[in-house]
Amino acid sequence: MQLLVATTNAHKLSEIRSILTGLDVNLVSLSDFPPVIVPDETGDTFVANAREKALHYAAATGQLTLAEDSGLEIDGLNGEPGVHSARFNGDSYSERFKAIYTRLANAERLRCRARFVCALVVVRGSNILFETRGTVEGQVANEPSGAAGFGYDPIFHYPPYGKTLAEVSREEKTAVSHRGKAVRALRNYLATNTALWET
Ligand code: ITT
Repeated sequence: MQLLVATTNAHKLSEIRSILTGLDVNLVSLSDFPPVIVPDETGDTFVANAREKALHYAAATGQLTLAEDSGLEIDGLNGEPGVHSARFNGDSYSERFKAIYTRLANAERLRCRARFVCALVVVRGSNILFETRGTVEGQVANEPSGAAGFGYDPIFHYPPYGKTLAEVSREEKTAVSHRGKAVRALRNYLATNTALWET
């Protein structure tokens, strides 16, 4: 039972691994295979991009493959950065945060609603075997805070914790996060659909 977690993002990989811990599955990553060209991600939805990545890496490696596409939707910015989260406004997250606050301050929309979204897809060959979507609702924080997590976590205020997702442990984050929800749905699916493993 081998599953390729196909992501170039080491933070995603470690969160996904931690949620799948204990499952009777041998998790492998892209570093276990010869280099694969990174797909373009041309879709305009998270699920379209997740499918594109999963099909691409499954074809390149021949493995049962999990891929996910995720990002932050900010209501006051009409859903931006959305599917462009990884490449939004500048090369560093501090530049991205600055751009977001400038635009939100202009519109007096600080503390506006936002959500992280994760679309997760599992593929064997050219067949999509499983798809799910996880979200977590929150607000844009008044200012960036915290050093844990990655990406936009420092500006994502999660009201039930009264903190950003960069101010909590990985376990606290994945207990409520978009990725935590999506990967736990996959975990349940893998645990109850053992036929998936028959080639
Ligand atoms: P792969 O495509 O190789 O998986 P990537 O980082 O390019 O890696 P995406 O295209 O799905 O992945 O972009 C996801 C971006 O969304 C990520 O780089 C962050 O900027 C943001 N993001 C997603 N999940 C996040 C999280 O849990 N915390 C903070 N930011 C997150």
